[in-house]
Amino acid sequence: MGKRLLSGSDVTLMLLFALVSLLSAGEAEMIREVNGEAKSSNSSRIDCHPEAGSDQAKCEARGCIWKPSDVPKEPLCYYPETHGYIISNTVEKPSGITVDIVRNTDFPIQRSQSQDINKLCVEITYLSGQSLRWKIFDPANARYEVPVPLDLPAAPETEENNRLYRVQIQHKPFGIQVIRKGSKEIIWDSAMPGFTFSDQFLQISTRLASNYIYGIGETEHPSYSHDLNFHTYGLFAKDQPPGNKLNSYGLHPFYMGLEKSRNAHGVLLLNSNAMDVTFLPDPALTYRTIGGILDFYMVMGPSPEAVVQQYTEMIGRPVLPAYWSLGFQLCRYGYANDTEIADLYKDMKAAEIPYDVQYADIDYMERQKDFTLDKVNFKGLPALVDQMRAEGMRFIFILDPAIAANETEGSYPAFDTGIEKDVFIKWPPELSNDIVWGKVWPDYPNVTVDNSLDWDTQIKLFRSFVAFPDFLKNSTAEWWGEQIKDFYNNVMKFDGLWIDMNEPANFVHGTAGEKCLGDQTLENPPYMPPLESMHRGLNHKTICMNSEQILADGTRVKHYDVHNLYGWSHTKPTHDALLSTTGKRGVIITRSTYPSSGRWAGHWLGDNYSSWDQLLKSIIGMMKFSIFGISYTGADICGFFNTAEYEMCLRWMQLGAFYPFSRNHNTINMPRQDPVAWGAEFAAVSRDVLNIRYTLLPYLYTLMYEAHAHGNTVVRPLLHEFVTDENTWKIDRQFLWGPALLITPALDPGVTVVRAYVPNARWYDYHTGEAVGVRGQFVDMDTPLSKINLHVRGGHILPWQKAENNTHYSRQNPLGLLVALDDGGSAHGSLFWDDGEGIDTVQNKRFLLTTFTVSSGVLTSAVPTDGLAEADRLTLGLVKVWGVTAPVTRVTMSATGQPDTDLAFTYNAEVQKLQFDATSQSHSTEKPFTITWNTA
Ligand code: MIG
Repeated sequence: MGKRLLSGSDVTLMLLFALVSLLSAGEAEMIREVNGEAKSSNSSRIDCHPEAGSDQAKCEARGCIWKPSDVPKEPLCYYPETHGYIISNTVEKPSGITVDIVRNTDFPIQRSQSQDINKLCVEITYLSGQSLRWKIFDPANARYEVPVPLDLPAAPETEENNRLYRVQIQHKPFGIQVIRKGSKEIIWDSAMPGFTFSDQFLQISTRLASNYIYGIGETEHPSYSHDLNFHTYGLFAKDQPPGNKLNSYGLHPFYMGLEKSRNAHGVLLLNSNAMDVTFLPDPALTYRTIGGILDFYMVMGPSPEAVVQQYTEMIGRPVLPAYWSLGFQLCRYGYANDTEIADLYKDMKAAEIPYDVQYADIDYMERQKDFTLDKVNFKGLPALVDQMRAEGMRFIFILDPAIAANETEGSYPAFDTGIEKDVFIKWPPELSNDIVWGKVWPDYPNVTVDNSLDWDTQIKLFRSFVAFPDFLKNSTAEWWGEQIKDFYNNVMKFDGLWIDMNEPANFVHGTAGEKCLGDQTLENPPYMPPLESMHRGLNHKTICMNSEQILADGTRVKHYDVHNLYGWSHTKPTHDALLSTTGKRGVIITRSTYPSSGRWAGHWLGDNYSSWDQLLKSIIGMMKFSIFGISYTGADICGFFNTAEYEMCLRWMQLGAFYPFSRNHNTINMPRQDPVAWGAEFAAVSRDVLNIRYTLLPYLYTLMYEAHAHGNTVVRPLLHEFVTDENTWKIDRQFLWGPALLITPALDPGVTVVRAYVPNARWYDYHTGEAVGVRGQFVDMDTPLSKINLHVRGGHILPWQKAENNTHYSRQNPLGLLVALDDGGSAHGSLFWDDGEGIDTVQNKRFLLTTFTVSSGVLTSAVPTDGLAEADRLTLGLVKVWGVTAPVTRVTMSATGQPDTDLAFTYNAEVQKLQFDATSQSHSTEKPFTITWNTA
């Protein structure tokens, strides 16, 4: 039918199209029945009065229906079936469909302060065979659109047969349906009442293809798979520690949905305003946003991994961090002086606990001012940094965006040059030429803070003013880069940067002046999403929404629209400055993120509590950031706030050893919680588990490369590997590293056994090399205090190296291989290796990619990319083969230009383990080799 449509005139097209639309309503019903969920399309109630204080009169004034319900939590006030917009014109082209729609004026305007726009344009574009976009906007007046660039295909996919989907338009109410051709499932269906498009309230709902939805952030919830029983999440970047259903540091309006056919798709709403998302049991979801336009992007997978690959192809692939950043890291807020850090380093070395990175938090600064050094307490820090770096360690410093403004003694170059270059956020010029002053750190110079006063009074009396750089401006990025470079050259060396408080956080609400200037509907919009402290306005703990920011092209925008991009805009300039200053790629971690932040930085999950429930929450958080395209993530190990407890911290060290970003960090005035703070037993457990991490770093690094090059996930939910097994759809107490390492931490106090899932494959116990007897089942795994359960999947080869105190040394060890055979005696794997910190090594092919294959007792390697400098080469070392069923009689190795040689080996018949060491051959891994084992 699509083919015929394309050749007709526009008029014929429209007639045919109307027919298609009529037919498709019936087809939609049929599909739902086929899938065993007969449902009339109006059974689900969309809340017509999400604001508090709904009653019958208010409801009916909106033209909505007020009716009690037997269903708990179902809204009492809901939209009638035909509420919304109606099609006035449709034009179908090979590249997509354009639809003009008009508001159904049978229904009154919903919010008098935000008048509905009567005529809208809908542009549907077939971006590629696997992706499409639908953009709904006001054709008469340009509105704010998100300035984050996406990488979209150069030309749309105009050949219908090449598309995995087709699109149907519903007339009344207007709605878009996206159908996966292969399974005939409707995976997006916005033909639901309640569609609204006004200046400060935009709402759209869709039915979902199944009850399994993942993503939408940054917000905390109890399980990775969303509970669809009427839960609403307010989303707005805020200096708000993770708490159940609270909006937190970043914004990610992206979800991945599973379909009954076990396919997966992903949907991004490219909108950066404050918003909320409600999940409904239909299953359905409603988006409400308070500005911008509705600009949706869908990727069709069909596998969960393909969804993330396609999504990151659009928003940008995750950064490849320096190798050393995969090492263990220590930090705390409140180190008293450099001696405390030096002692910690000494104790860690003495305890032989692997560790690569030491941090200094805002304590190192003079009165918490960026780019300064406290010359009293941290006088010795630059020398300590040099000494530690000489021993292969690395240093990361924190930077906050806000710049202190009231320095009386001498100049403060960061502020002075910022003023010269006009980098700070100001009011719109119609209202004032002044900077929008806030307060964060520091205190005024030469004051004594009266700590008996409450926090807000202390801030008012003792804190100096700060200005917030507008990182959307090009000149700001330049200025920021210069500050970073000067700090490196004149104060201290560093290897990475940690950017905090970039929501942006402010300790006064809106402004240090009396109140926010200008339009108050920006501070307290007609519809307020359910946000933390929503009654105190959007500027609570941040700057005024009416502050003005300037895009790179000079366009003036309101902070109201770009608030959620503040951290995003802070990230690339910091990344670029790090690279140009150090000449290495290092690593950046940032607190506030938006889609595409992963191109430049990783993310820690923020100020968590030292409590048991945070262990599970950290797994959920990491899995979410995995699908948001940010692979370098982890939570503060042992928790940030309050006092950690021994057993919890120990279990957290075991779990945290498998965070891609593995850092123990806590807040000021807390007891120490680092691995050498708890005695010998704790240190030993930490050493053991970090030794495992370090042993597997070549595998982890290869996964980071796969993420960077192809968009695969590193921390991988089980459902990404075993999507045909519905048992995996809800699992969040276990996770994978890539396809092959299953991590099953203990997450509860006092346990010695964990109930865990063994997905349907052959698995080996990492600690013993023994094959697991069951598959596709829940089992009890022993987990004494000293042990975290780890399993290696048959069919995979993991590259490894012997652990050392830090990666500078471990990187020099020979390359080991862990071969875990599948049921048929086969396995495959790969190694990505570069110098560990060069800029653009992937782009410039300055790396080694080796693939390994085992089949019928023969291990062969191949080298698709051989671009490694000689100094970075690795020799082949110890090879462990698990699952060798018959006794081995001989092992021989051959490589081009070398005579075949016998390798000494051991074979353990009981556990079916074969082991041989190629170290004596001095075989460099960029040259292919073959190793054969003969069995009796
Ligand atoms: O409100 O720099 O999330 O990791 O230690 C405190 C001090 C500001 C918040 C960060 C935290 C960091 C702390 N910062």
